[in-house]
Amino acid sequence: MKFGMFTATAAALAVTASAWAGTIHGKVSGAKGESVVYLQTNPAKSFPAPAQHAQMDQKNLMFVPHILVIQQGTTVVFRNSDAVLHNVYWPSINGNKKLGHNMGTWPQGGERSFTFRNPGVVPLYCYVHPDMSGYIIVSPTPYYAETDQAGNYTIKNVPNGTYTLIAWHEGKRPHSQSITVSGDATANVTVGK
Ligand SMILES: [Cu+2]
Repeated sequence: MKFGMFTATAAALAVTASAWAGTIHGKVSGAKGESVVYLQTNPAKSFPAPAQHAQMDQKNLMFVPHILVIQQGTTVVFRNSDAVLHNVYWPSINGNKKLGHNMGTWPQGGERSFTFRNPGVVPLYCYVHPDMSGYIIVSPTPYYAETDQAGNYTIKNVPNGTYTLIAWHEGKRPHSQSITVSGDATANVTVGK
């Protein structure tokens, strides 16, 4: 009898947990390789900034990783692991040139940090090596994902509600659409040329 009641309670809790949030699955088409998918709240709601820092390395004359996705408010530690001077700058954030910034130029082993308080796409460059490029994608919410090479993604534990879903891929026009989450949802999207 007691065992039976316990089972019923556990089942009720499971239903409650799935009723307020869901998982978004989908696929990004129109581009080869990794894309980034993230959600925006409307109106914008602020989320606590993650305490953990992220790292963007400069190694073998490349930004590593090539694409870094962070939540808004995260501090990124830029590191130079090469035996040459590197610079880090971005001309804009999400196309806004007023948010452009030059971190400066420094030698091997050095680190400089920046806290990204504005959401969107941050294209990274190095004045010393014009061929170097990388990206930081700053998601305004904790709800983001990087796709696998085939474009598949999963965003878990998204509270029910209506969001703007943005899909970004290097060199492509980003896709954005409204999505309503009420339990699990599917969103297959295509990024443009
Ligand atoms: Cu460089």
